Amino acid sequence: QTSTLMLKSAGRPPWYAPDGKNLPAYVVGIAGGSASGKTSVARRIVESMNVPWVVILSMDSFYRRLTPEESKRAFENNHDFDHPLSYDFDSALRTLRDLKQGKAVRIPQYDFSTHSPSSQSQYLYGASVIIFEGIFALYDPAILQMIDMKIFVDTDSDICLARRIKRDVAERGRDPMGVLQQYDRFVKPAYDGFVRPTMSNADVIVPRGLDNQVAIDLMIQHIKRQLDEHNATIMRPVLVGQYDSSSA
Ligand code: UZR
Ligand code: MG
Repeated sequence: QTSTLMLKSAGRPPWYAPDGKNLPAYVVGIAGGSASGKTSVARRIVESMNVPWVVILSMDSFYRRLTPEESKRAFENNHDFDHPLSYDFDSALRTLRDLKQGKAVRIPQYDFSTHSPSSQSQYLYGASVIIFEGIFALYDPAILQMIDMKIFVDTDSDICLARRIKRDVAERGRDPMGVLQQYDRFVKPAYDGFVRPTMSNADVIVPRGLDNQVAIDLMIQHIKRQLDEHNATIMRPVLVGQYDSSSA
């Protein structure tokens, strides 16, 4: 009879935890105004970490489905997408909780040109780091409890607006006048009333978004350190079983 002592190597996603129990994933929340650079910061973190188990969960996936009347108004730039009521926070919470616990989740993809979920959905599993981003990422108390590192991207509003016009025309099929109208009616009031106040929930406030290389480096270092500590926990040698070498 021989007993084997197996050491799992570092840097593995949670489903390799040798004791069969998954450690919860590390969750980074990134909030900030519209077009402040949240999505870009999230993508930069993913690129720099350069490991497959860092995933982005965007709040875009959790817009509530519009009724036909609401959809009509949306195409006339008369629907308030920036109000908390436009989001399904319960669904976001459930998805985040499952993913954090190492379960597989299916995430609806959102199509901004039709204001509705696209036919595509994304299948995510085995994340060790989850980056949860959106204007209301730091808004819901239950979601806040799931987030380990809370970031608020604080970019000047004139820069956000200029970016938003360019982005929404180029990528979301809008016209500039419509973007401006939406900005005055919905985006700015929501930012002042609901989004900006969540800055006080943040651990870190990042001025200038993607242009702030120092802040991004610091965030990445912090996440890497969390992952190393995580791996140190699951790397404890574990007796995984006994086998009879004569029968092998
Ligand atoms: P970010 N939005 C739309 O314009 N259409 C939709 O179907 C869903 C959302 C806009 C929404 C919000 N705004 O300001 C923005 N309006 O998407 C949030 N008006 O996206 O965080 O990437 O800027
Ligand atoms: Mg975005």
